[in-house]
Amino acid sequence: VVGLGTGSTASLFLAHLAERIQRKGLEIRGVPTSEATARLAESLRIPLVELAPSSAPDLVVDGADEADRQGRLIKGGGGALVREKMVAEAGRGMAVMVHWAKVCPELGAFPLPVAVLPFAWRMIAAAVSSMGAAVRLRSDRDGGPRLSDDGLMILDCAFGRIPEPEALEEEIERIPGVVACGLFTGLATRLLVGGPDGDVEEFPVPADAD
Ligand code: A5P
Repeated sequence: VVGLGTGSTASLFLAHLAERIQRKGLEIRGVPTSEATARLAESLRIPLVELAPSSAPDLVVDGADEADRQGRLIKGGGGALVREKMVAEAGRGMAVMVHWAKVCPELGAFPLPVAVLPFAWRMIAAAVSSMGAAVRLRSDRDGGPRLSDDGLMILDCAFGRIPEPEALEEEIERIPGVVACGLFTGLATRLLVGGPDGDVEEFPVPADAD
């Protein structure tokens, strides 16, 4: 069972996976992390299965918006962070593939996505602002809020720098009405970094990253 991430990088992985499933007759089932990924997997004839204890992914493969050298991540640029986090937490390992420009010494240049219950968004925006972030409600082209697959609003929270990702993740996820924040700490077990020439280097992720 493979957890199927969301985004342009994960989509490339899906295409390769589909090709291998067909060529080698592999018995692989995918747990999709978004409706878009589910649709793509179906079009590629990757068999899907719902997230359940009996279908916990052996490996999750996903992209990220930012990664540090310890394998800590910011995710959710595509708005799928809640399902991505649930699938990653259920999985036995998580391989993250990123372009080299997304690897940074410290997280925070990418505004941190936070998925929230619409009812509570103003309260949560105020709470996260008081932690030092500039907070924006993610909107559609028509100006209305962009909702996630689960009907949640996304707050993009620009911290600039996040010196203690684990502590911030815990603090934000304690706010009532927050479903998940885009900090993923202690989840990535492999970090695969694509270089400018198309070469791929694996950066070692410390086992005690969390
Ligand atoms: C989706 O919600 C995100 O977490 C993506 O995994 C992340 O935004 C990376 O996407 P790209 O591979 O398209 O850059």
